Amino acid sequence: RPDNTTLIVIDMQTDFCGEGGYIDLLGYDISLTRACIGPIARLLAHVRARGYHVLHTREGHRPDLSDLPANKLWRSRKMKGGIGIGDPGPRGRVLVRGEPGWDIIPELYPAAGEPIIDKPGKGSFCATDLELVLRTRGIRNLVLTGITTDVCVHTTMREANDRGFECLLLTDCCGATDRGNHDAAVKMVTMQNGGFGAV
Ligand code: C5J
Repeated sequence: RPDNTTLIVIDMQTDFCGEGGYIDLLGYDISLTRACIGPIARLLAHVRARGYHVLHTREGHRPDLSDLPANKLWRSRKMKGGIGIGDPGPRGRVLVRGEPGWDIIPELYPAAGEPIIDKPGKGSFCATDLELVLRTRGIRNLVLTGITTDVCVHTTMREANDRGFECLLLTDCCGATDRGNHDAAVKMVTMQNGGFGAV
């Protein structure tokens, strides 16, 4: 029902699907992560018109990188000559809060009143107030969309499932940097009669 169900739009940021953003600079084909923009836009119009809750998340770090754990930093900088988190790029410093590349793309920008959960990790529950926001609103069901299916969407779905929320992943409203990873992530949800929820 609209009162106990929220759409959650995960990390639809320029750094993950825009030209000159992090994923683009890493050499991935951003048409794969952009493919879900149209479906999410249509879904947003549908659920907003019916009064469902809508939440957005945004991955990023403080400008001084004090919330960027060493493991995430060194792994992101591992590629020789490559770009790492916090480095300057055409869309500003990669995944740094306040930079153009970090923000949500204009096509899917949150409407007034829709909460944005700023998160330093892949999962949306880690080091955020997402669970408090959901419980305060009486939300029991999450409809998960966004990018990337295999990383931030999956991590969030697993975190939510373990906290007792019913989860539904919409396959055409997600995308990954690799088609095989997207398909595998979707398939994993269906294991053990829906180990992480439903697809
Ligand atoms: C990644 C995400 N892939 N939103 N973030 O680092 O999936």
